[in-house]
Amino acid sequence: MARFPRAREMFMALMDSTTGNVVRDYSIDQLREAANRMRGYDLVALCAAGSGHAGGTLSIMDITAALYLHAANHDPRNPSWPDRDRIVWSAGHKAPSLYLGLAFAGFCPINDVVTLRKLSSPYQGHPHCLKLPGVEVSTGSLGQGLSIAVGMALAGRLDAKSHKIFCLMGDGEQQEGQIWEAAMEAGHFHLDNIVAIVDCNRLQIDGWVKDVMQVEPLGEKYAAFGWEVLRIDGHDMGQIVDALQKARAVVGRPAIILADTVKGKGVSFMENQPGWHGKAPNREELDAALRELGLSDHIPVESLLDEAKSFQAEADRKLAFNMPRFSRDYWWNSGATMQVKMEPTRKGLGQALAENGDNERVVCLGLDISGSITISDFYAGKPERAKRWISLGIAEQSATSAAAGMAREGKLPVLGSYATFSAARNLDQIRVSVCYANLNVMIVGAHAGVSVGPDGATHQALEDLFAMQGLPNMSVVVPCDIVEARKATNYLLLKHQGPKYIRFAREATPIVTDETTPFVFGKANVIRLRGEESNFAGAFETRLAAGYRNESEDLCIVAIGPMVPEAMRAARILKLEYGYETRVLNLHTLKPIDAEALVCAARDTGVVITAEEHQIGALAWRVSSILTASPQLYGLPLITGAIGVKDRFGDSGAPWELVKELEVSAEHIAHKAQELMTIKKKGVPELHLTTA
Ligand SMILES: Cc1ncc(C[n+]2csc(CCOP(=O)(O)OP(=O)(O)O)c2C)c(N)n1
Repeated sequence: MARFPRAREMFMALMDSTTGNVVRDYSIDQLREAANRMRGYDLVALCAAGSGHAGGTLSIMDITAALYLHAANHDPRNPSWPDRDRIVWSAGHKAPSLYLGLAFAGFCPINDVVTLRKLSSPYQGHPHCLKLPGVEVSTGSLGQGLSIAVGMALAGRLDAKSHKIFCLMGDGEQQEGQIWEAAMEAGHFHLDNIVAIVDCNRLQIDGWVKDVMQVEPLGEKYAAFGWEVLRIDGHDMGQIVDALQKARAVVGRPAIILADTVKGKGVSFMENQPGWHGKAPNREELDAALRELGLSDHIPVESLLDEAKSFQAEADRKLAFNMPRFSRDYWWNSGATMQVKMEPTRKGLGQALAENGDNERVVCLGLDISGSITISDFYAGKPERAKRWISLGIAEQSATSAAAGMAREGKLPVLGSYATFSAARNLDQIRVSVCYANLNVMIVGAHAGVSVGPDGATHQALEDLFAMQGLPNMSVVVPCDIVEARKATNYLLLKHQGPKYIRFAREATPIVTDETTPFVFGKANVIRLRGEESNFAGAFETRLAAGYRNESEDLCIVAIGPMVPEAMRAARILKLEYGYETRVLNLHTLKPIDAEALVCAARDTGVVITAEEHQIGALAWRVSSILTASPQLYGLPLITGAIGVKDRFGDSGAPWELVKELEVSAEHIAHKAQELMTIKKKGVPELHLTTA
């Protein structure tokens, strides 16, 4: 029977910040052994999470062990010790390695890492410095860490400190232009308190780095910026320890260690496989991997998975407790009738690009997230289109201006990534290169909103629509399902002139439209519940708002994107619970907005609730500004409410958990509607204002 040591007994503090004494140091063999165990715990945590990045966490683990257990001067009992070395984890998706480095060093219990990516866990999908002591900075948007390190190094110099700033990056990440700005700054300022490390595993999401966008020769590039360059085998513990020591001793210039590694190192079926970039092992794969690592009897897998389950059970309990309650369960597909099919909306983009890809003007740009956002469907099985598929790597800002250049030459470029990278990181490029010149560039904001789930707040675009709709010349469409996404892409790509932004979620969401449902750019649809059906979508009638005749409904819900199906479900709750009739307005085109449909709905119902899977305001404030400025509504009573994210960041968690946690479900809409309907019927409760 294997005996499993308790985390805190086995690994102790490395330095005592009060005396400056080393409390524990590791031999090369012990570091190797620790790295191997960290690989095992990493895979258990990924398996328990059901998502995460196996490949890049395994490739960096030897360096992680050397850094956290040997090279860095830090005291786990005093994580904010001012003289500690800082470790900036720029490659945020490799977060589990960082967590295990911290845990093995004694900053947190090793077992707790198994709560990775679960709702409210300190072990977020990408590191968050406000949730876990020892995490220096919040990362996840690639390419920012080295600049943070430059800032820390400059601050350290101003304060006459001697600690070092280590910065861990990926080789694909080197495609981000910001890194080269930071590299120049560190060289210019002779920041010898920086030690950068690049995990050169030669792979990124879309394939080999050299094919996606060559970054080598990295050594010559950093050397040209004035850096001391060391190149090592990133799995040879002796070389790692030696390089960290040498880099630390460099005077007068920053140092960088280029570590040649193998993505998926240690697990034969993961090694050098691009498919394991963003994938977690299932239970069978976990067992096979642990056998290969020689850890089957050395890691308490069952009890770790049990810990993960009970953490999840507690999260479930809290979520259920906080949900608005009704006389029965109305959640998706919870009953025998009103069943709905779900598909990811993003697939509609891929379908439309595949359909229209023969048009020689269409050019699709790859930003290293091509398969999952479906933009690569453009050339799938069509080798003749391959020349119009241009990979620009992880370089959203440059790609945006490059797209502007193509559009200026008559092409119809399409570029996309996580919405927060394709419509926020590159905002000034969108503003000046694209919008100011009114160019035909299509920007795809994929994986937007909360439904990107366990990746956590860094990847959940909840602010993109503020900027996109605020830009002159920009058109904005937020389709409600896969079918509407296809129609919208078809329209925007070939028929629409000027800059355009299309936004959708990652998760499978209900299909509530079909081929016959109207889609007219700039014109809202009215959706009305007509009864109960076996098929949810079939229970509703949809018409163009312009052709709809007032049925004097009790209230109106104005929704965009994935909130349209939620609004429809809310309409059903309101009908069955309270007998209210609801007009749902699908405002798929947020800009130009269908003001007439909004004004009619407000005039006809007197109650308007907006529903957006975004920070409250992109829709709510836009709608409010139209309603309050419409002379047709002057003097008429109007009650409004807004459903959306309430000025907070998201969290890691399952997509549908986050819909509940961030209060953007049908239940939340219905609850708000009920509140407003009470006011409509009884009037505003008397306000008791106290004056000082
Ligand atoms: C700014 C930004 N763009 C895109 C992504 C999505 N993304 C996450 S990991 C990754 C590939 C990173 O490749 P690399 O740096 O080589 O890491 P590794 O292969 O070692 O995991 C991408 C594109 C991101 N996190 N940040």
